[in-house]
Amino acid sequence: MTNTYAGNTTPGEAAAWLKGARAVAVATHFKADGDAVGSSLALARALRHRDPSVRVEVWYAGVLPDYLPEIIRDTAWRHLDSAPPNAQDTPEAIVVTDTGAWTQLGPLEAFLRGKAGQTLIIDHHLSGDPEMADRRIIDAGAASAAQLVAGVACELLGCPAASLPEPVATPLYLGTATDTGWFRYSNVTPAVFRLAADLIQAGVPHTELFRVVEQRDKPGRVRLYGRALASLELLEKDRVALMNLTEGDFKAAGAQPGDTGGFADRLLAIESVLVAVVFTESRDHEGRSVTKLSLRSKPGPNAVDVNVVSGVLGGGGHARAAGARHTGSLAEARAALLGALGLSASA
Ligand SMILES: [Mn+2]
Repeated sequence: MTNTYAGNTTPGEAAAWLKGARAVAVATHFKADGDAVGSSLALARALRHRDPSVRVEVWYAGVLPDYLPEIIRDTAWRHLDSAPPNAQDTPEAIVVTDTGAWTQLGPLEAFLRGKAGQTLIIDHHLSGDPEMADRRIIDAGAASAAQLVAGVACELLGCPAASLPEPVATPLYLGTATDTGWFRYSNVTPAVFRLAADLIQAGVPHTELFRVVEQRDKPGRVRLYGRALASLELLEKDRVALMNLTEGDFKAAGAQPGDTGGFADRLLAIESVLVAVVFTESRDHEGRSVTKLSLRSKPGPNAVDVNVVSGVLGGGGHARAAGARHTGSLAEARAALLGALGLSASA
């Protein structure tokens, strides 16, 4: 990662460039979340809506949200894990949304190397690899990549957000709603609510969307949260909350690998807690322990910048939400985290 990760083009310029492409691939980070899905899908649909003869394909990699089929409907997409891009794929333009970091691309990385001239990044993260794309729309002040894609979609279709077609507006709302914790996080700005208002005016079925995305837990996920809660540890006068999960917990709960989403957020409900971390230990294909860390923090005068903390551990993200992957056991990852927080390992 470099520290010169910055934008260099406007939504209008990006739209004008995209209008010249007859075949477009829209990709995002592996393990797409709501914003990755929403931002990529909205852009793909805006391109097709403008000109149905343009070939547009959305590319995803890794584990995908289980609500994806209900959101993506008949939009053309491809799972790169089973169909990696190759020399037969000749998109004139490649758009990467919600990331600009080589490490986030999975099977797409090899294909994208050397294609900066035909690549556009639309991202709201603090860090990334600017050499990936000659054209970049990057604004870390945006709450979601979807918020930035909204500007491009409006330029492509020549209309304000409130007049976007519903199939474009709905994924934009999905991305913005999920990346703001449904309009609760510190990244919510007046622009976020103005966009959300416009998108609802455009016809987004927002209560239906909330049900499809947020009210679909399986019993195993709730049982897994129970096991995580049983491991809760509070340090530093209850300001630091830690929970951990092992492969055994997933088995006993009957839970799936993606079932930990939102667990760290929920610990911020504890009044005293400033930073919450969930450790998930698993084994790689060679049997070595790997521990995934998910970090969240509360805004305020004593806010912990978890982007910085996770950076010490080789990860990254945002100031209030970040992640890292530690090659080692839970105990080793815990010690590394406490070190990164400036606490002693015996805390
Ligand atoms: Mn995002």
